[in-house]
Amino acid sequence: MCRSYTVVWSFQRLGRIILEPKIHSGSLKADGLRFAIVESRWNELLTTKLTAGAVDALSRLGSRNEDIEVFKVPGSFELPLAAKRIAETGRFDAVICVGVVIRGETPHFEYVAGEAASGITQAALSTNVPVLFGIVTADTVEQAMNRCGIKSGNKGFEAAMSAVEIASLLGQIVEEGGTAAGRAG
Ligand code: DLZ
Repeated sequence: MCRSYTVVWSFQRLGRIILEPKIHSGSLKADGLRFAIVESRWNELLTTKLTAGAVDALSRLGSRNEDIEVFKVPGSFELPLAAKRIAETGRFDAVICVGVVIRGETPHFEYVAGEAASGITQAALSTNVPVLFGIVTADTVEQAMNRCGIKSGNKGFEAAMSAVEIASLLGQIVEEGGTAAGRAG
């Protein structure tokens, strides 16, 4: 836990002490980082757009071609296991999962979307590698298309931006002197 912060003594009107804690935040620089993209083949016309969006974001942030690998899985339900295995290799700074689950087209929408979401969380927590949620969950095909970059936003692009930021932040988090309890022995 970082305890280093700057105390600014401010003799303002009330003589209050203003604290200015040290702020840690990730940068948006992808150079030197390695990324895996795990792409669901279900709704492939759209998921390939998400992957393209993710690659576009990484490229704009300075990634090199050889630092990005794409892994394809049958459906969103399979994303977590593949992401976990990939993260366990230790070869990647972040794993970006992309998929599309459409309520109107999926009788067991809640199971597929819900299990994918909780599995992705587990994959990240169990491996300590950021695993990003780039899954579009939409009510209709039209909604899904809009979120895959056909009209405006692209969830793959957004997930990749977050991947760079969180990978950079995790790289900054180092043990700095431990806690007060630890120092007291
Ligand atoms: C079976 C299924 C259905 C009905 N719908 C979707 C979907 O909208 N999006 C998606 O990514 N995957 C879907 N799947 C496939 C499941 O994710 C999974 O691949 C299969 O159930 C096999 O485990």
